[in-house]
Amino acid sequence: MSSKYSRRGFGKAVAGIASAAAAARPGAVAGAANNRARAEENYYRFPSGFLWGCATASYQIEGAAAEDGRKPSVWDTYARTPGKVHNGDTGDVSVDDYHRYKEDVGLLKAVGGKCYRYSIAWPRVFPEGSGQPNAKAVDHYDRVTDELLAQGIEPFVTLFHWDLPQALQDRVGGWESKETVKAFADYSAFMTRRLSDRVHNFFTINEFSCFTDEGYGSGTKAPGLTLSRARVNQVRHNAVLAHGMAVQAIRAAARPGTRVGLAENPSLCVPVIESAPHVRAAQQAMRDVNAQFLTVILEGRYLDSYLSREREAAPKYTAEEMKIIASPLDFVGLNIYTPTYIRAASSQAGYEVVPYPTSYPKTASPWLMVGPEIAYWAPRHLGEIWSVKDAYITENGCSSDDVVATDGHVYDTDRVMYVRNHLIHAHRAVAEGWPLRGYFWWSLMDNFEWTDGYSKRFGIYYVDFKTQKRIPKLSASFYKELIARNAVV
Ligand code: PNW
Repeated sequence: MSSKYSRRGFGKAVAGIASAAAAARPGAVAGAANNRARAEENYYRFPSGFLWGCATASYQIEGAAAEDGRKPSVWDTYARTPGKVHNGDTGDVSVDDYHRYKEDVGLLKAVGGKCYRYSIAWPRVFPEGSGQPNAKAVDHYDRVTDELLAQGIEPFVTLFHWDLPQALQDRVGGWESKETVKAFADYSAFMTRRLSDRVHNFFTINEFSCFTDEGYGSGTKAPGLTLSRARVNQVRHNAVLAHGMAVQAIRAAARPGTRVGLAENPSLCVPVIESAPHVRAAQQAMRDVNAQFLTVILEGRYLDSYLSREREAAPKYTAEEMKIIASPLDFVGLNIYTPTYIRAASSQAGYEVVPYPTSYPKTASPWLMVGPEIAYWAPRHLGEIWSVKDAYITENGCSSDDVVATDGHVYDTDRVMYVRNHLIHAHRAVAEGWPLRGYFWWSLMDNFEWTDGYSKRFGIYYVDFKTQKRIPKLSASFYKELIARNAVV
């Protein structure tokens, strides 16, 4: 960063003004300058060892859709279905990370990143979903992992980030079937057996609602089905069961000491006002609105409120399955983007969701409302409600209408503002002792943003999708400074 208004320079300028004033009012202003110097020293500094990194996902960055034996995932099929994805975009080429992974690991290294969260494409490793593994795919992920280690970056692997092998959808109905649950556990065991000599942290599943509710209910994500409520609830149940089965399979297959968690995007309940009744309401809401995923995983039972809401559409399950779903975790990862404001209410539930006014600030993605307090409440809820000891923010970031300016730079001040404010709240969580150990910025570079295709950019590196050139945005410089100082800047 070569800005002439670096913090240090700016501080000096301020000190100059302060000393001139101190000549007039000696004691008071000199004291203020000292306080300021002390404050600058401790300004939102994170504990040493706090992990800073970036996150990506296989289908969003790899391209090489038909290479080295990969067969389609449900997302290939969905993206090729006319009208489903913006502009008819697909992940066929994407940002070509399959071939450029060394360069891309270098991008993270260039900002001083300490860890990288990337996902494995299940349809590369098991093109038919199960059966014979594909050696070429496994070799690829070996190479990516080795490259990270060679560049001094800690690998964090997600096993499922929505790219279900199409073969499983066709053969058994995908997540409607226990066959898929079993296939996921087998794939997880295989992959972690292979990588756990070098990878010590695995996430089973990324964001349950996005491939269950949206994939099988609203049809707005792959495989694009619109099933009945009862069938969607069974899909949800199969998904949390698959997570639990994978946890157990990983513990049996991977090296001792391998850590397992998940990366979930619960509704993040924020009290409208930080007073005792609203805080209590937000805690109740946090458990209740996330009953079908995070709550059942952390508590081992479906809340009565969920079961009675769903009535005859409620999922069918056994006590044995509940034990598997609640298999103990080493950490919980949360993807945090947008708040759900909660207020206390005299209703039976004890809380109400407060609707957004139309003027509420958003980013370039209309669903992404800006509420930085989530970075405080996410770790606090995990610690306070569920006694979670270790947590990560596994995704946070925003879309911006990035343009390359005539001077060649990308001035994404909105993205910097978004993350800076979230990290101030994350710092509060850490300072109060809530369990937050690291932060993964979504995303390292612009990529295939699901149904928005390439029209929404989340990267700290801009990608020219025609030439594949990567350009660091202002946010990359911001992150570099922040990581170097281990403090909000
Ligand atoms: C996450 N919401 O998706 C995914 O894990 C990423 O793959 C994705 O690119 C990123 O966030 C940005 O969209 C989400 O509606 C999609 O709250 C929707 C929501 C949250 C996360």
